[in-house]
Amino acid sequence: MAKPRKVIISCALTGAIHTPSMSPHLPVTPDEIIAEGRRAADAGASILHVHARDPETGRPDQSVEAFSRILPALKETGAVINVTTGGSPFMDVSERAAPALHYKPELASLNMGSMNFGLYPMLDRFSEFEHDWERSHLENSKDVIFKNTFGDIEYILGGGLKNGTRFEFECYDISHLYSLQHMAARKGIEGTLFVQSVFGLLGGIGGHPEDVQMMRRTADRLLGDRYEWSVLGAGANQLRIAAMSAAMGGHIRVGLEDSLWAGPGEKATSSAQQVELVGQILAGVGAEMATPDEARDILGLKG
Ligand code: KMH
Ligand code: ZN
Repeated sequence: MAKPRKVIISCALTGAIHTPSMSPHLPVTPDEIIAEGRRAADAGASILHVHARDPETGRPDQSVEAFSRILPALKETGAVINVTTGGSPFMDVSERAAPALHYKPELASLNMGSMNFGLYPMLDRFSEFEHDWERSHLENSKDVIFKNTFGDIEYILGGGLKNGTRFEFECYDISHLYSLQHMAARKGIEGTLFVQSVFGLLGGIGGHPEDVQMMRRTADRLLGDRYEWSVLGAGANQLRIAAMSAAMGGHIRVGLEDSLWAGPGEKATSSAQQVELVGQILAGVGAEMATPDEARDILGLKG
């Protein structure tokens, strides 16, 4: 009998998009983020994608100190630690890269192009906020550019590669795949490229099945057999796009960073719940979640 396909489940625990008033389940303090990470790893996530927040206000905090309160405990789960270099679109690149360059994790995110980053439509759904920063965070997204110039990409890539860190290349559009192909050749990046395709974020590609197929086909054409493909559907797109990837031979990212939902109108009580829902999808297509060591093997991480 053929062995089940191993699917890498990444779990993004808190991020910098959603704000605390949107869900009581969004982890904010170091203890909450650590507890969420443990639950997600127990549920089968092999990669934990990590951001930090100010415990008082829930505001994204990209300081090395904030990560120092979280990373050692998350490492003990045995999962692959993936430190964000995206931080928040409101931060500059040196601030965003600091924790990953300091901690030299196995994996760090790397955003492959500059773009609009529209969070303000969430104001249509959420209107009551406990903290002053939350409303302006959403409103100001109208005029922010998530800046990831080629210079920014080279800066993060250069520092990370020296440390043995490999990257989750976040591609929000087809053009980002072309930038990745260019950078991989220009910088002589060897080994497997881990492509995280992001669907459904306003400013990036949509979440239609044709978008997903186009992303996959273009990645196949540009990167051939030297990449592993993962998908992330923003908001209500999350599980639908996870199901497409399960059927199409890809890997999957979930977590409250990307979506607060467990189903239509139903808030997820944890990132682990979303990991479990993906487990059900995988069972339906005869696939299994990869363990952290299997993920390391598939992606060629330093361990
Ligand atoms: N929040 C995701 C859509 C990063 O941390 O580098 C993108 C992200 C960015 O995860
Ligand atoms: Zn992130």
